[in-house]
Amino acid sequence: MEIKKYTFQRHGDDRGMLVALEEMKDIPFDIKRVYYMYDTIEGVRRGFHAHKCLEQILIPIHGTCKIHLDDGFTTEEVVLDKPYEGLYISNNMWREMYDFSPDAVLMVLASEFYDEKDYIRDYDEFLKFVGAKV
Ligand code: T46
Repeated sequence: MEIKKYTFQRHGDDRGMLVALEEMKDIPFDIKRVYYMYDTIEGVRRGFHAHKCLEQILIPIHGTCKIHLDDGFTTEEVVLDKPYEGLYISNNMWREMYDFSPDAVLMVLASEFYDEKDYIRDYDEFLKFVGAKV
């Protein structure tokens, strides 16, 4: 599985750092939605689903967390710990987010508006959807 991490341009000066993100330039899709999670309870694992169409970029704008990715054939664990790096997650990818530091703020840029019909929440159904199981 190819892990796609984007390193964003940092504008630093003697006041601190600034990162700017523009759709179709720094982000490889039109950004229709932004959401973020914070105050994640210690030990919690979130996600447990894939998307049929949605593409996303996950950016740990504060703190750290880990992402488990599963394309139905292989799995990877990705550490997110830099506010200037984003992890691209394509459609057809099972994801779980875990090991959030107490101060973690995970921001997500999404290519589509929220649509519950785009979610695959059953792992067996996901394996069938990607052709990993008949
Ligand atoms: C994903 C991972 C990385 C909304 O009303 N609008 C939204 O845009 C989102 C994302 C969620 N919600 C509601 C739906 C649920 O009642 O917020 C609640 C929590 O959402 P969910 O349980 O889907 O959260 P996660 O952390 O399991 O998954 C989220 C995204 O839903 C998902 O697309 O890829 O983060």
